[in-house]
Amino acid sequence: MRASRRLGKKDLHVSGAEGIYDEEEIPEQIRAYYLRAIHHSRGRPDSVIITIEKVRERPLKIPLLPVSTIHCESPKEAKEAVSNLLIREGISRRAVREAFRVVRSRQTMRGAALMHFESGLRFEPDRERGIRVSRLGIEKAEERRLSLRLKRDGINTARVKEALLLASKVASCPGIMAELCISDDPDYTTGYVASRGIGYVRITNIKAKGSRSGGRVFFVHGEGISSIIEYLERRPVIGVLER
Ligand code: WAQ
Ligand code: MG
Repeated sequence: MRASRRLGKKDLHVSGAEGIYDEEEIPEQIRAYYLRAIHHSRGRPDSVIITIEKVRERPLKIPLLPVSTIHCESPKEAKEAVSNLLIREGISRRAVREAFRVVRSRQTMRGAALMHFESGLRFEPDRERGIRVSRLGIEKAEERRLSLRLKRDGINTARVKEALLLASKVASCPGIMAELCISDDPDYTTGYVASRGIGYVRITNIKAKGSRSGGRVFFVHGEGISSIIEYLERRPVIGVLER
């Protein structure tokens, strides 16, 4: 689903979402995506596009990352925590600085930036759109187990589940070292840093309440960019919990 609003000549991104579903679920999912698009904290869209495609490949099973939370008091403290985690994962200070420039920009993208881990240079072919991770799902029974686990920490929401699934797909992609994410929704101030090594690390107060900025950055080694994009945008994956 992709919802946007026209402002002059520009299409402002309002919200987007994607999933893999059984055919019987499609009517209810279309309704859910539609309702979600029109009741969004970024405002009311004047265009909602829902695309349905048959998945022909057998989805790849990928492990869901383990979840943890770092409680920060302010965006300044959060930036410090994020920097420490990313530097520990081998990302340069310069790339971290560039990444914050992307996710704190008022010009939000629909997708993610692909950034070199050292130089901070960017590889995504379309800078306004970015790379859009798609074709990701979770089986019903598995989702129930995930819900139970998240409930223990009081974070069993659709938002957390979707972000965890997306981060797990990104982390499973060869050539990607780590991800930084901040929501572009003005009322949602928890973001995360993720990688196979550190898992899915939630960071509270990563931005000020009311801010419309946000975004995602995937840090890459710099080789095989076209296979990375193909994997993220096209390869069907299903998340599974580690036992
Ligand atoms: N692929 C690539 N980038 C995306 C995608 C996608 N499928 N969906 C969103 N983005 C980018 C885009 O630039 C958005 O502006 C930005 O990410 C934020 O998207 O554990 O809600 O959907 O408490 O607003 C994370 C923390 C919440 C959840 C993330 O992101 C938790 C969130 P949003
Ligand atoms: Mg959003």
